[in-house]
Amino acid sequence: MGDFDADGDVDASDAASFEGCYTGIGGTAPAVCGPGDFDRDGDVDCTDHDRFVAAWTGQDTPPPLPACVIPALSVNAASLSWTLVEPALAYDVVQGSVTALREADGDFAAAVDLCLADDHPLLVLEFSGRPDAGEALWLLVRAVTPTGPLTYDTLRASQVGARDAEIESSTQACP
Ligand SMILES: [Ca+2]
Ligand SMILES: [Ca+2]
Ligand SMILES: [Ca+2]
Repeated sequence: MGDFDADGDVDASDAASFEGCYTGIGGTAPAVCGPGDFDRDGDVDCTDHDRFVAAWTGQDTPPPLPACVIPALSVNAASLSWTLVEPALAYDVVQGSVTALREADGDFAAAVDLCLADDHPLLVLEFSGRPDAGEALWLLVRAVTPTGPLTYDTLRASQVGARDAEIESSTQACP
């Protein structure tokens, strides 16, 4: 898998083909894109791209696929930080309650507590929030590009359901 040009490797020329075949979740890739549909569910999406990267045999590192790059959030004692997404100008960070999310059967609309940062221009944010005893909080970050905000989703098949519309429907969410 991943060897689009059937020359025995998975390298930069294959990466170009992969990018041309990218359909996103639930898309329908043409037969010629079969080498990119690692999980054989008909689309060529970010889950497939993770597997493509794992199959890489080229000498250079595999180029990122822009459609699959999401900010990876880290939580430290006094701050939050996340990884760069290009061409993001800024980031929105939302906080919510895991308890509320659980009670709402995973509906984020009922579980957003506040917008921690709206259109924040940096990759780090002061954060001292602590959940109450017996509670847990969730934090999500999305990139904001010149054409608008991207997604709170992971874009990977391991995620159940979609978050963006639910989060945006909350009056507490980031504008
Ligand atoms: Ca190849
Ligand atoms: Ca697939
Ligand atoms: Ca915003």
